[in-house]
Parts: sequence; C-alpha cells; structure tokens
Amino acid sequence: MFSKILIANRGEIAVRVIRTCKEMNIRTVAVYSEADRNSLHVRLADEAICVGGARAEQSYLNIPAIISAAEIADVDGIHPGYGFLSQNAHFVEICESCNITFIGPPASAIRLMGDKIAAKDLMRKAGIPIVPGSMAAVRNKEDALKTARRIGYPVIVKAAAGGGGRGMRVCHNDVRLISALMTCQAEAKASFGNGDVFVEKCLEQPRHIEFQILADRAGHTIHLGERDCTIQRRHQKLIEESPSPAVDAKLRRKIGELAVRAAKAADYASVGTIEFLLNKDGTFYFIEMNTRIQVEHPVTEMVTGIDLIKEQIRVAAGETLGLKQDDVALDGWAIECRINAEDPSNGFAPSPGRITEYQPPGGRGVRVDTHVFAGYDVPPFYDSLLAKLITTGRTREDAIRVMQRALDEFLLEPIRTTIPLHKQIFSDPTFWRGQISTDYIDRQLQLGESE
Ligand code: MV4
Repeated sequence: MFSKILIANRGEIAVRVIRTCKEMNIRTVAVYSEADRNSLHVRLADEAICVGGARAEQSYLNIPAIISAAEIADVDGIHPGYGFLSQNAHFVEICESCNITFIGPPASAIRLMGDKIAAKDLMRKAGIPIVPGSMAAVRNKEDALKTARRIGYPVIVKAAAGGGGRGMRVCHNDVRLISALMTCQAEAKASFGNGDVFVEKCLEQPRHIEFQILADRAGHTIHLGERDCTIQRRHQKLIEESPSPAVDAKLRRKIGELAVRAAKAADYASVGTIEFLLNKDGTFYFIEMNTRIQVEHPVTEMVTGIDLIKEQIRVAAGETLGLKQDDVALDGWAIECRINAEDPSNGFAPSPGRITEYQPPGGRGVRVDTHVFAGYDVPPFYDSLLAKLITTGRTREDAIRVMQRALDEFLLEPIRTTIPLHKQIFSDPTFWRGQISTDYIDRQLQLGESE
C-alpha cells in the first residue's frame, strides 16, 4: 500500500481524495497555485507545495513542477482527480519513469479511449452496440455524404479527440453537413491537435446513462450500476442520479454486462465509466469511455456503500478487488446537484468573489462535497464548481424531498450560484415524473424567464 500520495488537483476533489487517504492511513501532499494558497485542500493535507502561478498551465497542468514536488516530498503515488492531468497518457508515462504510481488506468487505455473512433471500433469488435455511422475518420465530403445517405439525417459530426460533446455538430441536410465537416475538422485540429472527425446518426432525445466500472490489475472487472446524467446544459452536467428512473433490473443487468465487456476489451484497470445513450424504445449505444474518477461518483457511492476513491487507490497499489459482481447491491436512491459559481439568470456568467456567508445543509440523507468555507475567495481561473449537494432516500421521491429541503437550507452569499435553478427544476412535475431528455434544460430556462 502507498505510504504517501500527492494529489495533483484542487477544489472539492482534492479534499475528497485527502479524506479517504486519512481513513487509509496514507500521508498526503497537496499542490497549489498562487491563487489557491488559502484553500481547504492545502490546510487538510499533511504537506503542501506551491507549484506555480494562478493559471492552470503554470500550476495544475505544469508537469515538471508537479513531478518535482512529488520527488521532493518523496511520494509513492500521484492521484490526478478529474480534469487537469487525469487523462494525459504522457503524464502517466512520466510518473512511471520516475517510479511513482499513477493512481488511475494504464497509459495505453487512456490513449485508446482518447480516440473516439478507435474506441468505437474496439467496442464494435467486442460486440457492444455503437451508434450507426462512419467506421473510420471521414476525410472528405464524398465520405461524409455517403455515410449520411446510408444512415439518414439528422447526423452528428464529432471530433475523434473530443468527447463530452465538445466540438459536436448536428446536421439536417447535405449542405450543412459539408460546412460542418470543414469547421469541425479545423476546430478539432486547433483545439486537440488532431483534425479527425466522424459522422454518426443523431439520436432523438436520448438519455445519458453511464455505468461505473471497477477493475483491478489482475483483470477482475465489475460494474456498480448506472448514473443518469441527462440533465445537462451545453454538455455540462447539472444533476446526476443513481439509479436511473429509465433503467429497470433487467436492462441494468444487460447493459452492465456489456459495460464490463467493454472495460475488459480495453484491458482496463482502475475506476472508469462507460457512457451510453438510451433511446425511449429501450435501445442503447456505447458512445465513449471516461478513464478517470468522475465528478458525479458520489451518487454511486451512496447507493452501493462503496468508497470509490479507496477502491481506486487499492487497485492502483496492486491489490485485487475486494468484492464480486454478486456482492454489489444497489440500495435506495441518490441525487447530486452541482452548485456552480455561475449566474443562471445571466447566461451562466461566472460569478467569482468572496463568500462571506456560508451555511451548508445537513441532517438525514444529506452529503456536501466542497472546498468552500466562510471567507473563501472563489478564484476566476478554474472550473466554477463550488459544491456537490448529494441527497439520499429510500425512493426517488424521498431523495427529491430531501434535496428540496437541503437546497432551501443552503446559504452561500453574496455570489451568484446555480441553487435557484436547481430549486426550479426540483419543483417541476416533469422532473418528478422522470420524463426528461436532452433538451430539458433549455425548455426549463425559457419557462423561468417568462415567469
Ligand atoms: C449524441 C446525441 C445524439 N446523437 N450523439 C454526447 C456527449 C454528451 N455530453 C452529449 N452527447 C450527445 N451525443 C448522438 N449520436 C445527443 C447528445 C446530447 C445529450 C445526450 C444525453 C443527455 C443530454 C444531451 C444534451 C445534448 C446532447
């Protein structure tokens, strides 16, 4: 087991990882930027090292600075959290060459899943359903038009190096497809250094269902059920829940088995997530795999009782899984709201600044994962996530009622947050019925503005 871990991240996830390390008797080293000197992760860790300037490129993405910190502190593992260096295969290789264990999947799995075309190809060969579309990169307009003719409009152009909806374009006819192809290729080249794009059938109002995977280095692989992340805005998730109101035990077993097969096909080890789109008629397709711990992992922890960070650290240390698929039981319901420093009444404009009043909710069925405290200054340089409010109950209705009560209790002033939007969603009968799809938030926002 590790004796000392460096956490190459900030904010709530750095705090989350430090907490589990303490419970495992592992010493912790925080790294921080000049803007995060007074952060909670710095205070909670056993040691803290400044790795550079406020901008992420100078600090949390600064590989030489982070490796130097790891060498100076003499750690035996690095936990990357999510974002930043968590899906950087090159960084994993550097850690290994320094004899430091990267607490995550092998570089090869990160590289493979980073290429959405290669990932789809692997899954197709493994017998996992994939969205119909081009089987390789679409090079020219003839390729694109031929694919569109085969699968029918509407189609989506996606970047091979994208993911999470970045650089994605819906097209309804030939003219739009040709222009989307050009802009998508140019944008992908500029943002990812890889201009490859592919075309696939655009599904109508699908749900986003993702399966949590846990795999050790001996090849034992299990799933921990699904999360429903259908409530998103501009590909940013707002609310996640587990289980999904659209998945019953039979469908869970079926998709779960395929998710395990997908992870095995990628020779995966660590925690990971297999994303599917689910149609109203029950058909579903693999879209991508996330090779990291995800923001929304707590809802899975709440219904399985498993500490995902602990399992991630254990398997990175070479231990085998402590449980089998049949040992995993889903109990009750969990919902998570992402509380961001953004103003939903002003186009989700960032709202950094000092939090003078802070009183988080508590009581039965409430968990708050956050790095915020009274007097904390929200810096303008990073992701706007302030807190994750997770509530649980025996049923979905119970968890929703606790969430409404917890949102009412939550005091976080004077900056703008997404709390009012969440209150609005949880009072909507359509959300209560679980009848939500991809366009839910845009409709919800229009309703809010016309009130
Ligand atoms: C799609 C899609 C429809 N058809 N792919 C992928 C990443 C995710 N952030 C959004 N993605 C989508 N991919 C095909 N072939 C629709 C979406 C989509 C979406 C999916 C589930 C839940 C919410 C969504 C919001 C916008 C777009």
